[in-house]
Amino acid sequence: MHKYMTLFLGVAFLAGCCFANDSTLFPKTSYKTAVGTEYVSAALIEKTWKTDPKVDGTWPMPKPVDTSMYKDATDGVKGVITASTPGSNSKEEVGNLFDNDQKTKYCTPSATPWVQYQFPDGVKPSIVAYAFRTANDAAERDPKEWVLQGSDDGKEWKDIDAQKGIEFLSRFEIQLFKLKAAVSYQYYRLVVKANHGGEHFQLSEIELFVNK
Ligand SMILES: [Ca+2]
Ligand SMILES: [Ca+2]
Repeated sequence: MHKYMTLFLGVAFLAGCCFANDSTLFPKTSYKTAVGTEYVSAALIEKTWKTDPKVDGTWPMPKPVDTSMYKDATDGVKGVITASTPGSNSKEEVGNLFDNDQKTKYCTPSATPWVQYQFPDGVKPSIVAYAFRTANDAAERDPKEWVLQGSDDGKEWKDIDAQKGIEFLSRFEIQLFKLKAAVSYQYYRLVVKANHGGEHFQLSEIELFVNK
């Protein structure tokens, strides 16, 4: 009896190790993303995770980022969205950055554009963090260096945050940037200072977060 109990515990221990290892490498549960809850099949993750993107053009799955403590201030708001350069075509315009759809992107023939979100008059959300989601292809178009600015009139700008040397490892990957202190402006502008070497710049989503 004692022998069987030891065997049982040993098997349970090994199973526990395997499960812990699996869930680290290939998360099987659903997870919250900035655009909703995603369900990812373990088989798909395993296949793509083990594939070198530089060899055959497929990419590892994005790592989960928990943004559930935030609410995107641009959701459900009719802001005015503008950019320094138009989209590469009519299907890739700047409004795609704020439509909560990772399959649509702003792709523009400039390595260093700016993007502006103007909240309606009287709306000045208290932003505590922001997030970018990369698009479907072409990592050389991802943002690498930028400044996020805020303004009360769209003319005088103050730097809110600056980032350098940022790398995105996956397509459709979200990266979250937390501000040192909350800021409150009607206008927010992302000024891209460098991408990863492409002639175009692109992202699929930008989110400006307030605390829930
Ligand atoms: Ca959004
Ligand atoms: Ca989009």
